[in-house]
Amino acid sequence: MSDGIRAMWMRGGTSKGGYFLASDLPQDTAERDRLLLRIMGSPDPRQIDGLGGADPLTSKVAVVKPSEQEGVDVDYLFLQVFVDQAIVTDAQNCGNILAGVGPFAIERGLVPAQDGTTDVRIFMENTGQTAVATIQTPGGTVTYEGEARIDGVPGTAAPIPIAFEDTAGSSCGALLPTGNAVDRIDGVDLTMIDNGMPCVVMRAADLGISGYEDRAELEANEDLRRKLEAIRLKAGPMMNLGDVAEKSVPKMTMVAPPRHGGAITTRTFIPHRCHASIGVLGAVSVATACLLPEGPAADMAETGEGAERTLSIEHPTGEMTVVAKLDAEGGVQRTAILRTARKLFDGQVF
Ligand code: NQM
Repeated sequence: MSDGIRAMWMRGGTSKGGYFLASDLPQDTAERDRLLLRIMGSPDPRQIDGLGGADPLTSKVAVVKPSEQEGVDVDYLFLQVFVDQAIVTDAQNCGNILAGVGPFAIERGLVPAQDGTTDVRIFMENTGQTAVATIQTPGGTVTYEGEARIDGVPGTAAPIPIAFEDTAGSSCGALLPTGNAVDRIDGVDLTMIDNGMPCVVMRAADLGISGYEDRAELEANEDLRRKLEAIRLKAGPMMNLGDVAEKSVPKMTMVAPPRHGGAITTRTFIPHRCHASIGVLGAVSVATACLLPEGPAADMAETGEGAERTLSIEHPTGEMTVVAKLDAEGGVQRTAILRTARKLFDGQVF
């Protein structure tokens, strides 16, 4: 520890965290987790003795290594470092931190850069699926500067389009782990769905809110938080996730009709803090819920027509666009989103 550990800090989408080569971290999981808690400054609500930003969205880690699988460039393991508990969990994936994995892999020499753009095929170890990220590499060098804008991040940056395939049932074994588009827990109709991220989708009105409140107001609503956690603890085993008391899944998304011309409005607890926007794979899963034949999201969403749908998922700080390609039966086959990332520092962390 006194010698420091090589790390790169990056903003990935609307999240921020440490990016490490697997070979730079202890191989023993318990030792690795102790080190990461110390690097982030957890457990402590202020993370004052570490680099975490006192928010689950800025207390994240990517562990990257060259892949041994054919047709894959790198393996990416996502770790959520809890802020105020001594927990490091690999029980969820993160599509925002994923946005920084391609640039990191190129910068560390794991993937050769082309002149123009470089596709990086990334195996997401948490859920066993592959994503393809396209990185801007003019002259064979990663650039973070560009004109792409994503809600929740000021300014513009180089675009990083990311495509996903086969994300259905990533953690739950099936897109609809109970086999139903609608179930009922504690008197609330809900869709339990996993197209990359296990999510419980409910009508905001059924939880006693409008669905247009801001993050601070929802986090201050103790009654809402109690109801959501009670539902979540029951939903976990039904979604094949087991006891979720110490897990950061499933995410709890409340939906309302769109207000800004999008497909739907969302407010998501991840699961104990309200997301400032929405997770990438969370948005993909909610977009997929909108495209089901029925359910709290499907019943109110504006989903358009055709074999390729563009769904703007509204959230507290704007929207996230999910492009979904449908198969002949109307099921979601392939999705794509746009992210950006920025290198913040590269060096040694102690
Ligand atoms: O759903 C937050 C985030 C995420 C996860 C969370 C994510 C995703 O915004 O793919 O990106 O839901 O914990 O980074």
